[in-house]
Amino acid sequence: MPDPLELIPAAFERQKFAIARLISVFEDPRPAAADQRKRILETLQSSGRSRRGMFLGFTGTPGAGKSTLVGELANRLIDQNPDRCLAVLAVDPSSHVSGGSILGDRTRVRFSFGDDRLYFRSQASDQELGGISRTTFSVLRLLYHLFDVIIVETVGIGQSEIEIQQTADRVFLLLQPLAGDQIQFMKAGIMEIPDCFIINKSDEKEAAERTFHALRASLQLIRPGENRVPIFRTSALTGMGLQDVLDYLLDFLHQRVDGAALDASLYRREVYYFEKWVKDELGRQGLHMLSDLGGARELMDDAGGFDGAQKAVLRAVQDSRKELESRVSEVLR
Ligand SMILES: Nc1nc2c(ncn2[C@@H]2O[C@H](COP(=O)(O)OP(=O)(O)OP(=O)(O)O)[C@@H](O)[C@H]2O)c(=O)[nH]1
Ligand SMILES: [Mg+2]
Repeated sequence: MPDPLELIPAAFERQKFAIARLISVFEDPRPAAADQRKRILETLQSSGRSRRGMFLGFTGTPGAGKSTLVGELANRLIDQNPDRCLAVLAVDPSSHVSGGSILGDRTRVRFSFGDDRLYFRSQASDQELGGISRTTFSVLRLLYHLFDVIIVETVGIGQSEIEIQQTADRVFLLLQPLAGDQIQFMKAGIMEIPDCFIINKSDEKEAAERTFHALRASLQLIRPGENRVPIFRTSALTGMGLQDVLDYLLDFLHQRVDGAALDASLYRREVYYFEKWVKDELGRQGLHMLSDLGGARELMDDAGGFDGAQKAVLRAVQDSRKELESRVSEVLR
């Protein structure tokens, strides 16, 4: 196995095997991988080639047309600018994924064949974490440097919306046309999260129209004073309304000029996810430990970032487990 650092030039050239191999380092739970990630990220950051991609979250009800729409938008985004490159990370419910390969007949994002400016990857979600995988954010930290736009597709089941809000620069919630009263059943908590709503399948004109008005009305109740939350009406099949979404995205993309601010915003997310990781791995005891050490940010700063801090915690856990084992066997002797 080559040193992953050697794969970086090929990853910048968008060679798929190199990107896939690097991603596997970012999905690897073993302590040694934390060290590799640290070195990879340091190399990417100092390369002067980081693309500082924006993260877009697309979530929504199963079958609303997320993959179809994401595929259409992705193709348009790269058609619009020959230098642009884009990755899609689709988080699939675990039942659909076996040993990393996709089973079943779920519609996949379809890209123009052979265009290396588009990269697709799927991940199995952790059931207990909602729609997102334990390593989604970890992989995004890598893709940030390699692509201009990174789209995360998740199945909306409540928790995933909350996670995606912590992760993405913009969150889109996809709905399909509903009967007017169904919309009232959407949980208010979920309605608070998205930056934009998309009523896809608006080729079903009447139902889409009703849904639009019902959504507008409930947003006025749930998010008063925010009466301009964008609601797009699209059809991923006919192309209707896609240009409006594209214009919105391009506008947002063009506002992103300050590299230092983008890096700082990624760092804030790293702090959030580091704390979450400690909680997942070590529970409440872990959180107590973090606060005794001055908090996640403090520990990360001392350890040279997210991966250094992860490595320090994993080492400490290994050591204390060994100590615990020997104490217990002493007691039993
Ligand atoms: N009529 C109509 N059908 C659509 C539209 N967009 C997608 N579909 C169809 O809806 C079905 C589901 O589309 P997907 O793109 O797989 O939906 P999804 O939200 O990614 O589904 P999951 O990932 O399984 O939750 C497919 O048969 C699509 O062809 C649309 O705008 N109009
Ligand atoms: Mg899908």
